[in-house]
Amino acid sequence: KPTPRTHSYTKYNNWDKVQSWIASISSSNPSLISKQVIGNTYEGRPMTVLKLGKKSGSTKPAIFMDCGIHAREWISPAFCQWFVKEALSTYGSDSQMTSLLDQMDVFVLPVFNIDGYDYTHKSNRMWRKTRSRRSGSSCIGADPNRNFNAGWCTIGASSNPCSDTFCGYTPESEIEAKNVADFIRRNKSIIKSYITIHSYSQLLLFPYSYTYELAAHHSELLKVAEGASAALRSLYGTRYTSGPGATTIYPAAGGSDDWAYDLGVKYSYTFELRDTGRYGFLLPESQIKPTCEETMLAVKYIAAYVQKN
Ligand code: ING
Ligand code: ZN
Repeated sequence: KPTPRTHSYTKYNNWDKVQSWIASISSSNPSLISKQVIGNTYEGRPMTVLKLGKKSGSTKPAIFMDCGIHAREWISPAFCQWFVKEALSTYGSDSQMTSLLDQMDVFVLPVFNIDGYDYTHKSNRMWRKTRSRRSGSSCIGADPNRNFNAGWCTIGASSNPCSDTFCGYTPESEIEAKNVADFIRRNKSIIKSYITIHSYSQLLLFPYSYTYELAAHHSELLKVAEGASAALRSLYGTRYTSGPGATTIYPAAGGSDDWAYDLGVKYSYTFELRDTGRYGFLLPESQIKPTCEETMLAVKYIAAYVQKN
């Protein structure tokens, strides 16, 4: 029973709906999913990671994927929900998904910045940051994708708490970033790939964003990104550009992909999903299905590559 009857994968579900979905999808599929709370958000909501994979006697290598680092990028959590549904419904019929989940585990964090996501549904649709408060400033939140310890706050980030790209008071000052970083550090020996889903711009980025220096594995990261983009494009012709963050979008320090890469997670990628600006963050619900379908092909391409390497 892969899909709770009442859940819609072609709508932008609010946090309450995503939370009940997390509970029901995991309890309905105990042989392929387990869940674990990696900590709470600033406002006290549980951050639950779903582990997808066939149970095995030995420790399996893994991929970690998060969605919803930025509150207003609603297509991103929609993709994580879609990915989990597809993994469950195609396991046993799709040979690639079957072999992936037999040999590897995929950790999925459906919403990283839950407090911010909830705030975009209730108060301000264009909110980006977390919702943390500190005495000394009346401005709320920091940019979780500037809060990781990778060239922290040196470029493309602001030390002004009122800025949308505020890097935070220290690296991992945001509890959500710390919870994810702690989880990845704890599982560092098994996590081979880190994938983070953002929108918008149709890009497939990899390290570095905090420096113009090329990553040690630049050619391989580019080759895999180009393969994934070609797979994505094969479905509806959607064009993606691949490259290092610094030159492909803009230089920005403190990003999660750069941090994971420097920790030793080689296949570290940031997706910027549809579109290129016509709707931007307000991507219509009619585009959830095609966007998720094409993105599945790219994520599966990366996963298959990681699996054989
Ligand atoms: N874009 C990313 C951002 O955080 C990015 C781009 C990727 C920056 C990787 C740093 C590292 O600004 C969006 N749309 O959030
Ligand atoms: Zn983003």
